[in-house]
Amino acid sequence: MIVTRVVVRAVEVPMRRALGTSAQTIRGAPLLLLDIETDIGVVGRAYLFCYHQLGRRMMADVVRDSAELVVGATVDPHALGTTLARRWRLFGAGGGVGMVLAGIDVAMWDALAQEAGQPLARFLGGALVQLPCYNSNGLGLIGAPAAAREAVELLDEGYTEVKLRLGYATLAADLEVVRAVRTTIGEQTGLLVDYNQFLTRDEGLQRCIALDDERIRWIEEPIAHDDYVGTAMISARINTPVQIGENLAGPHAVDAALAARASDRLMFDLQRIGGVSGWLAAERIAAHHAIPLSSHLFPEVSAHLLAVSSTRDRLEMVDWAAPILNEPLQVRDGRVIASNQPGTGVHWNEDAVKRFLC
Ligand code: SMN
Ligand code: MG
Repeated sequence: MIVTRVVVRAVEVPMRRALGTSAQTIRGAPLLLLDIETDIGVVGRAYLFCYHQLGRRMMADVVRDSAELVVGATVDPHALGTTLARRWRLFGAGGGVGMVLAGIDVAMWDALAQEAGQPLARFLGGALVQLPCYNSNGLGLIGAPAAAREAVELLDEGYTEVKLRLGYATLAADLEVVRAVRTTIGEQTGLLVDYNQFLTRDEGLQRCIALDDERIRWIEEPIAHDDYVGTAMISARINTPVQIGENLAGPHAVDAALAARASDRLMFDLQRIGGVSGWLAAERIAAHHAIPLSSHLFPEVSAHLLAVSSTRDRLEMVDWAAPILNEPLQVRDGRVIASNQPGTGVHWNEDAVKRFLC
């Protein structure tokens, strides 16, 4: 199967609920849609989440440049991944470049699984299993009353767990919001929190100790994501699991984080971990250390990859790409299952794509 064309399209998909994190507020999903066309008619697809409009413009250029090496090549994620990494070695194959290479990798795996007529999870030797997931839409830094209201709305969409963003000006304000949400959702409902790296080491320790009695199921990225020593210190001091991983760029970073005992859990982001290939390599490391593994964004493909991850924990459910997909994932009773279509199951709803092109 030979690549005949790479098509990249930019869309801005309005989000039903804005995501106000301690770092940035996101109101629309800045996506790039990749189509890798082949000589046998199979089209491999993937979307990239670009965080910023500027990121999207830069990443689109990286796709176009990389396409020069991809067109005419055999669909072979390993070989093409090596070629592309070499192309970008001097500039640096991390950051936005790494995300693009991951997207190309995902689209190629989609094409291979389609060629084999199997859903990706089966193609990788696994089964389509029900995965626990939490509603990660919304619940930004919106204050106690709005957060309590929104948490109920999010649970009513068919979930048993939600994730609340923290990083208010003071610990007291963080606690006020956590307690308001807890009072509203009850003791049995799962509550996860995410600081998006907002705190210094000292504040991180202080706030995480203060949150330790709030029955939170994990505290995510309390401090700088690559301060593994600091995160390890916090982890060792509290009973609540500490979660990091959405910023781990590939298996080496996973190795380094685990060597430092940085966290009790990991969550992989498909486009930072290196696509399907990067996930599979990194998953083996997490499994070796018996670390529960969750996903970050990209629920459609992550559902396949968690299904073949032996220490799988939870899937992060965001509906940001749902408006442009033919068959968005369906969540029932806090569980979700990957698409049973050949490939990843990502197919564009072309009418919607047209509306959101930019
Ligand atoms: C997040 C996701 C996407 C963009 C910004 C922040 C957040 C999460 O860290 O884990 O959902
Ligand atoms: Mg996070």
